[in-house]
Amino acid sequence: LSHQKALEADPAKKKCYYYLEMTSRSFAAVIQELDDDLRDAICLFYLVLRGLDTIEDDMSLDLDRKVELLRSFDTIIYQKGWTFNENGPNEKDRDLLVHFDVVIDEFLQLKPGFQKVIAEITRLMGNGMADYATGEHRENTSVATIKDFDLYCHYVAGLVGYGLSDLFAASGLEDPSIADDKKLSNSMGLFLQKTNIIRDYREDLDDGRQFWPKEIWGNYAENFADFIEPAHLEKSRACLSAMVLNVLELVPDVLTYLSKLQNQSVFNFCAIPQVMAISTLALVFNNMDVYQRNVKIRKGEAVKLIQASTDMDNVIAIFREYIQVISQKNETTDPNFLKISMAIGKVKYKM
Ligand code: PS7
Ligand code: MN
Ligand code: MN
Ligand code: MN
Ligand code: MN
Ligand code: MN
Repeated sequence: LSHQKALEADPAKKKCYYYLEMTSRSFAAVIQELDDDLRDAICLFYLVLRGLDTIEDDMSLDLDRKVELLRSFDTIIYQKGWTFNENGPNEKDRDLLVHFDVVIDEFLQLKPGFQKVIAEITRLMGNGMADYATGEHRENTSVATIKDFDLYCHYVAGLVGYGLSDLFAASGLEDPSIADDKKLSNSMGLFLQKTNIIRDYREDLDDGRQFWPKEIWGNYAENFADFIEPAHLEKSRACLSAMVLNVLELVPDVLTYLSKLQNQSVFNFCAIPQVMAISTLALVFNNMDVYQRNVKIRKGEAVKLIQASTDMDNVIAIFREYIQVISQKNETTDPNFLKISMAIGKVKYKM
C-alpha cells in the first residue's frame, strides 16, 4: 500500500495512525481505506474529537476546568506543543492527550479548507458538551425531553455528520450537494449515537451518567436505575422498545444519505458504521441483558457486515435482514407494538 510506504517517511504522521488504532474500535480500518487527502483529514478529525470526548467523559476532572477546556478546544488545536496530563490515571484514551502535540502538528499540515471544517465542528461540539456538562441547557444535568436528547446527540454526533459531509465536498470526491441537506447528515450521526446510548445504558449508569430522555423512560419508572431490577422486567422491556422506536425513525434518512454517495471509499466509510448500528439495534431490541451488561455483536458478524457493505443494493439487503429481526422480536403485548410496526412499514417503503 502506497499509504503505508508514505507513513515510513513521515514518523509524526505514522504516530497519528498509531493513535487512531489505539483509540478507535471500529473507525481505524475504514479511515485507512479512504482515498488520499481525505484519509489524513478524517484521521485528524477523529483524533481531535476523540481528545475532546476524553475530556468530556472524565468525571474526575474539576467541572470548571473541564468546561474551560471544552469551550477552548477549537483554539487548543492551533497551539503547537500543547499536551494534557490532568485526566484521571485510568481514563480511557488518556495517552492520546498526553501526546496531543503530535496530533496538533499533523492537524496544522492539513489544507486550510480541511482545518477550518474541523475547527468549526470542534467549536460547536465543545460548547454543546459544556452546556450539557453544566446543565446550562436546563435546570439539571440529565436529559429531560426528547428535544434535549436530540440536541445532545446533535452536538456529539450530528455535528460529526455535518463536518464529514463538508470534508467529502471539500475533497472533491463527492458532489458538493452532499453537504446541503443538514437533516440527512445529522441523522447519520444520530443513528450511531442513539444506538450507542441504548447499548451503553449500564456502563453509563455505573459511571453516574444518564443520556436516555426522561420524557421516554419516565413513562416506565420512578428512577433511571429501576430498570436493572428483576421485579421491573416488563416495564424495562417496554422502555427499551420506546427507545428503539425513537432510533428506528432515523433509518429512512440514513438510506437516503447513503444512496447519494458516489465514491467507493467514502461509501464504505459511511455505510459500515451504519450497518453495524442496525445490527446492534436488532440485538438490543427486546434484550433485557442491556440492563445488566454491555451487549456486543459477535466479531464474526461484524466481519461479515464489513465485507458485505460494498454497494447500496447490499446495504439495503442487510438493513432488510435486521429490520426483519426487529419485526420478529416485536410482541403484540408491547405497548409500542403498533408504533414499531408503523416505523418498520415506513422503512420498508424506502427499500
Ligand atoms: C458519515 C455523514 C470523525 C470518523 C461518524 C470521536 C461515535 C465519541 O464511544 O458515549 O461510548 O465513549 O462518550 C455521519 C468520528 C458520528 C466523536 C460520537 C456519521 C468521530 C460518530 C466524538 C457521523 C467520532 C458518532 C460521544 C464524540 O459519546 O461515546 C456521516 C469520525 C459519525 C468521535 C460518535 C461519539 C460521541 C463521540 P463512547 P460517548
Ligand atoms: Mn507530516
Ligand atoms: Mn466517550
Ligand atoms: Mn462522551
Ligand atoms: Mn457511550
Ligand atoms: Mn463510554
